Amino acid sequence: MENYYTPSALLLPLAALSLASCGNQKKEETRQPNIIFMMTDDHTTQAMSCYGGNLIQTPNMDRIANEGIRFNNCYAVNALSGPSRACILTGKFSHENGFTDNASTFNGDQQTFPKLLQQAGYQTAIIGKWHLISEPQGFDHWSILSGQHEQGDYYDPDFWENGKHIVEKGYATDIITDKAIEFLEGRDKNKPFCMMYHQKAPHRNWMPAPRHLGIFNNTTFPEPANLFDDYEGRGRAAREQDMSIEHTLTNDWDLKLLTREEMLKDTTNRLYSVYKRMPIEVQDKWDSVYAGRIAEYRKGDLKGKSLISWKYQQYMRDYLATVLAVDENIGRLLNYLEKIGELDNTIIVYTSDQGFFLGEHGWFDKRFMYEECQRMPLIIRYPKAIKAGSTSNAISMNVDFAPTFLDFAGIEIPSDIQGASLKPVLVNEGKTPADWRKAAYYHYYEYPAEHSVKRHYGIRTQDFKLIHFYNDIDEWEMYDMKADPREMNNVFGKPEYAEKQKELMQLLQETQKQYKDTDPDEKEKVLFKGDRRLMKNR
Ligand SMILES: [Ca+2]
Repeated sequence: MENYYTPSALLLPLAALSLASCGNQKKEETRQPNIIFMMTDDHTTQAMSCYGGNLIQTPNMDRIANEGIRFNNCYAVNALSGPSRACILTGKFSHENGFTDNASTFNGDQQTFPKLLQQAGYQTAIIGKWHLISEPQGFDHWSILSGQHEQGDYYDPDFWENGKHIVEKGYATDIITDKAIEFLEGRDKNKPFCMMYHQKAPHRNWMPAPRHLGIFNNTTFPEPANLFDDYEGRGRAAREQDMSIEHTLTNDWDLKLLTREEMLKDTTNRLYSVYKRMPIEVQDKWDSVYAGRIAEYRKGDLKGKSLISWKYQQYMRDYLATVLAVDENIGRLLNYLEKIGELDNTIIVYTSDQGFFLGEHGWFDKRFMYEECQRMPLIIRYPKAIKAGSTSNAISMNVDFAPTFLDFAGIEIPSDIQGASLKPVLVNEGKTPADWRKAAYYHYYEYPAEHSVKRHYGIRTQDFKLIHFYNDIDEWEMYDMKADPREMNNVFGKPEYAEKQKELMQLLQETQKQYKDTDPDEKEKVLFKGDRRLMKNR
């Protein structure tokens, strides 16, 4: 409101004032909405109370959902950081935008939604995680995490800000919010804005804010029913991955089982590289919090399943503690918008670049087209178009975000954008329009690589999932999501599913044709850039 009812208007003669008010009213009605696109890294719906998760309370995220809409079936089309971000920016699948895996560099010369918004008069900014290697384009202001190959640091993080390298003091989640508020403070109030507010948290190695260190030390989190999955009933892909809590989670980097003295004896240790960034008083707190964990582990009586359970608890304690700061900072940002009178003029989206395994199938990490990581959180608040408390089962994908923003901004959606605007769903209380898509498409490329998740593509419909693993394997999987929501029982090839299988194979082909991924197995040999087994730190 303050944009349009400035104090100078009060000095105008009455007639002029009423004319001005009339014009202002019109301007208000036709004004393009602001957009705040909040995205975290590796946050998953199991760790959000508005999705019914039983691990943690997320009151500020819940506020967005309660005052807006929650999508139950939003899917990443390639569940990995860089690729997902490229899909979001372009509204196109990986094989079209060229960023197939985390060894890629984003071709920033291509069309993106921030560029289109900027051309249409929006003030654009990106703050926080970028992870696309090339310099951001289409932003009036950018300030991105630059340490650790753009993964960024939790403590005293490095930023690359409008072309300059700077180091900030403090905790990344808080700093990114400070920077977001600073941008909003200094913005041109005559223009709508689009701000991409991207947190590093809760990405590995899950380092909580100083105020949250040890906060869950006395909490025991419920274990997922398939924490001790033996992969019976699945194929090689599930068995041959390298992302298990049992084997892959490391004692130092992930579980933080090193004392200060041990780190100082081997300062090349990766944990030390992030520990040393903390101020001494935080290091002291860290030491006291993790001393108990280290002692417990070193008693040596944890074996087999009890060791897996124990590791799971430590993983949850750290991961969920980083989510606390994310939620608090979302609250700060919402309160700030309320204070400046822009809350209801702003489309507020909260999502994460993909979901994550929190012990399901015995795993952490992502990449697989299995539900916990393929599914993204998606909650949106915009009271001018969205009924409070609505939910949607419409099959949606991260390539839909770009056309949705363009649609709300009144910009024509370019025909080469592959996603669909979610506006018809949003303005219709979440109901799925009759002509809506039947399946989400997925294609993962990064193999051979860290975590050894085989290349695969497939579709997710309301009730089923069909997956083809390829490259050094040729295996199909199909899941009946209603009967088997945890994806424990591959029904591909089972006679009772023959009819459904035929239907899904047909739908997969049609979907690939529609999205121009018509020769996925072959094309990838050209697209993939080689063996990434040595690439760490994603
Ligand atoms: Ca991620």
